[in-house]
Amino acid sequence: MQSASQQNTFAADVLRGLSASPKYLSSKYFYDDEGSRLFQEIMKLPEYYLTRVEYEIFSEQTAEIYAAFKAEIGEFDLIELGAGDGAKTSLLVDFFLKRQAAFTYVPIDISAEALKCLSEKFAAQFSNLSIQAEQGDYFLTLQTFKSKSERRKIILFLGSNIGNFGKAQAQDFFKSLRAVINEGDGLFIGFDLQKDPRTILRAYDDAQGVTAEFNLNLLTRMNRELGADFNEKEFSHYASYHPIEGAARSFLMSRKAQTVSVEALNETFHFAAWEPIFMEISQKYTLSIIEEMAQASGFEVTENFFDDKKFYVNSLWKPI
Ligand code: AVI
Repeated sequence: MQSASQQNTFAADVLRGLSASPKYLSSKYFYDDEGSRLFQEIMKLPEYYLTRVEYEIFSEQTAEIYAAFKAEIGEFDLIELGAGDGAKTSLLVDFFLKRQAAFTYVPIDISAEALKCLSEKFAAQFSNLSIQAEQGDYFLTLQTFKSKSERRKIILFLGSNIGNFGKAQAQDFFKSLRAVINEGDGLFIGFDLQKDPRTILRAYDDAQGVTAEFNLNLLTRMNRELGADFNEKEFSHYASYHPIEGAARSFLMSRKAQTVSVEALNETFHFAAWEPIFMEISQKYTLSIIEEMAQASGFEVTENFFDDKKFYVNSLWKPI
């Protein structure tokens, strides 16, 4: 259940996006209950390699990651931004506890429901884990970092979530993060790497159409929450990958000329035949872009962890 102010922000963002040219909607709104369920389905799809390769890195290089975090030097907070179901993190937590590392796990997520499930799961699985879940937008919770605790912080930002920012916004995000952390802290980020464009495109255009449903679900959400009258059948999902920009993008295309009204906004929006709504960017990186981005935001790459196929990297940064 959303608060009235969250609902107003959603409505205001929809107004801005559908009044713009070209039209857009923010992919951060994909994750209502049904959207979160569909994303869980996506992570199991044969075409969606991202989750599997990051899991491979965490399961096969746990000891190396532990060493790189310098987890033995004293108490620290293991902060996870956008924690979701914590599947990969549980591999680290398990290993760290076995090594008797002194840490508190701080999962931060916008979804209260996801946090509740995660906290219950981790409490049952790891009886001696200290856990302090925080609900909120991680952009906003960054502001509380300085006053959080004196302990060292290792911040996890996994799952290629950074890809949904686009490059310029990612850069701004790292700069704001740099402003609230201290020497000795670390940032561990999951980046999806540029590869055969066909492999990338398939990941966002799966044969079963789950990614299409995931995008179309935002129209259903607007119908339910904002009193819109989108007919989902009159829109179709279109995915593209631009190899020079390294950007996968998703669009919903209006299959015909149509007008949609949104009661909560007291507005109607006209769509020309085959007019796109830009839905999501999933930026893919190269190692040199990662290095440049780290430097430009006041960090240095200390170590990179790759999967076997070098599809993906978990990059550890320290502030300079
Ligand atoms: C959450 N995020 C990293 C996913 C991605 O790969 O950009 C969201 C997604 N969109 C379509 N499929 C998965």
